[in-house]
Amino acid sequence: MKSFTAFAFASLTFLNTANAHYIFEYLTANGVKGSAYQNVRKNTNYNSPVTDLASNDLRCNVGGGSSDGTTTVSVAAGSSVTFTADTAVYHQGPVSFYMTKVDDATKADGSTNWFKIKEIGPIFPGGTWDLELSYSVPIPSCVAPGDYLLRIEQLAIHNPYPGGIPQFYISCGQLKVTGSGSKTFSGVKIPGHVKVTDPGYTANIYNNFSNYTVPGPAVSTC
Ligand SMILES: *[C@@H]1O[C@H](CO)[C@@H](O)[C@H](O)[C@H]1NC(C)=O
Ligand SMILES: *[C@@H]1O[C@H](CO)[C@@H](O)[C@H](O)[C@H]1NC(C)=O
Ligand SMILES: [Cu+2]
Repeated sequence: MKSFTAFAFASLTFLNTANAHYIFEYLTANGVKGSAYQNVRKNTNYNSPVTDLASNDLRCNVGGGSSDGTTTVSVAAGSSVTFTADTAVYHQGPVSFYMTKVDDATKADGSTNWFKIKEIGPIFPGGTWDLELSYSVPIPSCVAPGDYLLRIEQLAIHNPYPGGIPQFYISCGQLKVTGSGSKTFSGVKIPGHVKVTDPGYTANIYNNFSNYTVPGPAVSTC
């Protein structure tokens, strides 16, 4: 009985861990934190990651290809925006932020080009990852005003490829950027921004881990 209890407890613990994956549900803009999915598109895959490098779900997660009631928040270029998850990120890996300029953020499907505006890699020596509940990014001050999708991507590489498959935890916020900027960046398509041969995708963080390149294009700066 005792061993059964221990087994049942271990199973429950495992299930709880498996069920506790993080979802970026909240967006803070202009210092105001919206409610869950108010300005972030709702995913329909509970808290499962996306793992298919060729899937359109890499854009805004499963279910995030359309707005489904999510509203667009106005934010000044140059100001900081924060994504907050329901539970803190705990799988090691980099965080990247991308934007894509769209006609109407409530209608955009993410098929337009995305440019990277920030990436957070590990700190060496040691290869320590910045695992947080919230991640912030400044909207570049030079970008042209208008509607954008803002995308956060946390790539979990705790189970190294090819034994494990890296996992993408993604959300998209809907922004209307204001300001007097005029810059547009060319960007890249998603999917296609990360390749199975990228060192930042195939990296083994447990074996001689002494340098790391975050996958995707270089960060676009003003
Ligand atoms: C460890 O990594 C360094 C830098 O990438 C490399 O020069 C060295 O050969 C590696 N050592 C082993 C044992 O793989
Ligand atoms: C680390 O640096 C080496 C030598 O430049 C490179 O071959 C390797 O891909 C890098 N590893 C990562 C994970 O970026
Ligand atoms: Cu997991």
